[in-house]
Amino acid sequence: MTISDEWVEWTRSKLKRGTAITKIREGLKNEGFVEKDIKYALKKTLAKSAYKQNVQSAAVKKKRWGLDPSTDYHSLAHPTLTRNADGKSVISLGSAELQLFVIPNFLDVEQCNTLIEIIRTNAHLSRVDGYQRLSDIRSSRTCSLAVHDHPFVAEVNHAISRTLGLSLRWSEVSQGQWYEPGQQYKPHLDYFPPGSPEHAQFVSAQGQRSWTFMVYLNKTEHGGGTHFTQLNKTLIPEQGLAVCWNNLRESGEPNPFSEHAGLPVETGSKYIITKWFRDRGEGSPFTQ
Ligand SMILES: O=C(O)CCC(=O)C(=O)O
Repeated sequence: MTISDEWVEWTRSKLKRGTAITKIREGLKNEGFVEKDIKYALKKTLAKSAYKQNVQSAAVKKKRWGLDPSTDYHSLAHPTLTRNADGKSVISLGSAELQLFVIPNFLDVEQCNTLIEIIRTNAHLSRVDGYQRLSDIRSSRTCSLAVHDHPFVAEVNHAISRTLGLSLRWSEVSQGQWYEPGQQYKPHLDYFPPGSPEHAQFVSAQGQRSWTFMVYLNKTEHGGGTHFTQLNKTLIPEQGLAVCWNNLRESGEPNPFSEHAGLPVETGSKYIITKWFRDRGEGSPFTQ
């Protein structure tokens, strides 16, 4: 597809009215234009220096936030799941601050019970920061759900990947968590804060964390909700309910509104699985 003068004019009029460049890009993309056409229209309409400044400032920001220069963060913020939020199977609870979705009955009772068994058999005390150190931030038991140990987990991983629309090759090994009364995961961010030792250690290997996909495997008797501290929103565990949020903004900037906590379990047990996606991986990040 080659962009016509009419669409170049459309771009010019949007710019004149002060529409953000990301919005203009989105509009053109929705019309079916590819990156080459979009760049052409922007180059034609932005004054040369402004175009350069725009491109440069995006690159400078990516560097400051420790982002991958080749990743398209805008597309990464809009995988299949975000486009399928129909209010029934996928429900958006998000706002301008955070992309947040829930999917009731994402896993059935049998799948949840099988995963609980796997977690109970394999769990050990939780560590944070890539399992390097024990921490009082997280007092649950953890288990890594490596697929070669549990072929059933491969099915679940594929269901997560298909539903979210992001490739497993852009994700970490899934983890299971088991909380007993009094155990919790205190407020934290899933992304590696730019400038932190974790950022230096993990981002160079597999990139920054983007989406978190978590599933409650049981209905906790009392306590154990997931609390989004900056939104003052608490989700209550329901068996099979999936919760999914983007830890990055559309620009790729780590989003502090994603801070959350696993509240202390009061009675009963709580089991969850979590898969974290990254901003770098092999092949295309998208499944479709
Ligand atoms: O247990 C929860 O509800 C939250 C778990 C969590 O914060 C995490 O795995 O990053």
